[in-house]
Amino acid sequence: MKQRSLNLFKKLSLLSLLAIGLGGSSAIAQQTPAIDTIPLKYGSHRTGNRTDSVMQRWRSYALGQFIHWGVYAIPGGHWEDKSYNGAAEWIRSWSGNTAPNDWKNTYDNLYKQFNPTDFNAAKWAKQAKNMGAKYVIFTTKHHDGFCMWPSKYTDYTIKNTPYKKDIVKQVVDAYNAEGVDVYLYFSIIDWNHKGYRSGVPKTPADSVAYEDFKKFTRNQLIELLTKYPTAKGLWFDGTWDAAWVKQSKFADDLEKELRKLRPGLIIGSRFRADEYGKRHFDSNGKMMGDYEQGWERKLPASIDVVKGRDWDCVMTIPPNQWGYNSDWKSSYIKTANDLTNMLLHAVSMNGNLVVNFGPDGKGNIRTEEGQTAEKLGEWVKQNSEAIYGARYSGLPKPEYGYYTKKDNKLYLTVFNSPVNHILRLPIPRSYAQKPIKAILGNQQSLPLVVTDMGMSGDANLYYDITLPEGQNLNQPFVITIELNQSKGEGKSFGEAKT
Ligand code: FHN
Repeated sequence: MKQRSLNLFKKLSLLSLLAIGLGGSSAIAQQTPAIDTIPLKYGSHRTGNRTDSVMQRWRSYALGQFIHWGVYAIPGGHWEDKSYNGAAEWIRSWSGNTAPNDWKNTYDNLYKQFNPTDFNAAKWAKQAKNMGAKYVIFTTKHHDGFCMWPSKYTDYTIKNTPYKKDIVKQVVDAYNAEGVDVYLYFSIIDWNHKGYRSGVPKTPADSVAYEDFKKFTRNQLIELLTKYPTAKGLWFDGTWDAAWVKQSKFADDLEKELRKLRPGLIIGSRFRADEYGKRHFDSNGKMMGDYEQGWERKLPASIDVVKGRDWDCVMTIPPNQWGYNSDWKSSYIKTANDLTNMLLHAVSMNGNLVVNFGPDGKGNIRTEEGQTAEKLGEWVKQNSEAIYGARYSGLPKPEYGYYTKKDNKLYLTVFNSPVNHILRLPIPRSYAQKPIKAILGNQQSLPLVVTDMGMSGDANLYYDITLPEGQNLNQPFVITIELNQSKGEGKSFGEAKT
């Protein structure tokens, strides 16, 4: 029986691969077929992607903003004359002889200085909107356990800082006012809670403490959803600890409870593990969550990898700094063009790109980040058609950049232009639609000719698009290719018999 299931599974997988190869306009790799070989209580409870309107909206975002902000913004990766050699938001875990004396104690008292008098949620929200972000993921609590909202379950919150005011509320209200959806980042790791354990509790006392931590976690999550009813989802992090991975029943029950409390709530694949400790994908290979949440600072090499699943990629501007780090001189900082490239990469494979910002301890988004956001936004605004609501084209990735597609329009975003200024696009003969017109920018029509390469057994037709003299190649640009329905192009002429 098991062997038969496996064979069927193989056949289904082959069919889905063929579907990609055939490349019809709507063909995408299919999700793992619904064959559960391992009985699971706490695995995935769903097959395929969600189809409701909240998730459809998520799918159309294309671009998001991530904000990592907390007490760690005060040291900004440095203390006294010492530099922490890790991600700035992890600075509390600084130890060894490079760390300042009594560092943890110093850090745990930093909240007493947290007074971001420059914080202006409306300004941030406008900046995000101008960048083209349709959603924001905001750190309500990172691994240090500091709460940016006045949680009634701990004293380690914004309420007990000189600033006092609820930051999460200001973010939610301001972003919502700009029409930007809000997702609440929440770390399961909490270095401030006495009951928190990273390893599986070994002693009865540890177990009691950890049970208390679980209650606390549940309370805080319910509190967040209750206090901020417009938040569309929870973005979980710090769920890799052995102690949490063991909590399959608790986490599954909690997820169900949260979803019941907020119908439509979006939760990614990072929240819980199944009873065998499998995270993101259960022991039957099915995704546990509404979208794949493992694309951190990386992008899938091809559409086949994501197998038709929803996914987002969260990306830092410096190499691996999420919270504010005052030193940006020592590393490569991604440019607006780098991020545009990643955005098109994501959208061309049906994913969203979320760009991270790390405001400083006073509440300012650093100038460099602001400038990058502005440049990215200008480009996105001019080329919005190629991005929002556009999806995977069903075509192989072009060597010049990326295709995205909406109805009868294929968008080619060019990042690499050929030296002869002729973009030659191999379109499989089997592709259901054919290019009939090429337009640069809003209206400049470009010459489009079909070229017979005379290659024996060639599965492609070649469409040559000539770029105008003087085309600015320092910036990516979009060519809109209008498509019509195929009349069923035959084989190439003079096919050799081999
Ligand atoms: O440890 C965190 C890190 O600080 C940051 O918050 C990122 C964002 O996705 N998540 C964790 C690492 O995976």
